[in-house]
Amino acid sequence: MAEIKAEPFAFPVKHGQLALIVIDMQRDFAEPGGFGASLGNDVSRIGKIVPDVKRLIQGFRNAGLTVIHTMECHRPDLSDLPPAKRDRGNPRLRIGDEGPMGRILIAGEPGTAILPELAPIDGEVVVEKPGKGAFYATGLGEVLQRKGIKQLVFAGVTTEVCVQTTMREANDRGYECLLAEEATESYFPEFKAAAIAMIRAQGAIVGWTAHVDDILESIA
Ligand code: C5J
Repeated sequence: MAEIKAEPFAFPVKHGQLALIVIDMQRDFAEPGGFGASLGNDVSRIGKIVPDVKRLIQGFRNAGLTVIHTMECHRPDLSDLPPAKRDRGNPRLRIGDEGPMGRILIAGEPGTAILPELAPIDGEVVVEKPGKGAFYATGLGEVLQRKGIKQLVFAGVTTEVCVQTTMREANDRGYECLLAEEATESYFPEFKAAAIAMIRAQGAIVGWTAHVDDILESIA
């Protein structure tokens, strides 16, 4: 059986059961004027991982493996947006407000779209999710079951929010989870480092972490 060099120990690859899940690589998190910027974050950090996310996606496509994309977004009528999420804090623009890239985090708006360099291709599943975790209020679980997926490699943003939340949801559902270190980012470098450390601590209590080069070498 192929293995990916990983921490805290090698990740055993079950080829036909492995998929890549790319979390929320949306303009709203990566570009000025979007959701991430409205919360006061330096969004330039996010764009820097695009080349590594891109080559990971390409490696999975070349190997004939499933690639799934997620988007954090809400319905235009905000019926899936709890007031507790919309009203928290004091952002310059709240979810649903009109910004320079359209309404913040609303399905179908230009700013909510996945970055063009990482756009899904025909046949790839895109999961629209109203929460931080990709299993909450979505069909992701059924999609994975139908495809026979049991192992998930994670990329995307932000490491300690939507990526880690989804990894924890997946881990509790019995999936083996691996985080691609260079293909994930946070607005806070110390939070990324802490998330990586806590995921793989205690014998991979949430999952494994690995470098993109080592993942690509093992699936080629
Ligand atoms: C956040 C996400 N950070 N995709 N969303 O609000 O991590």
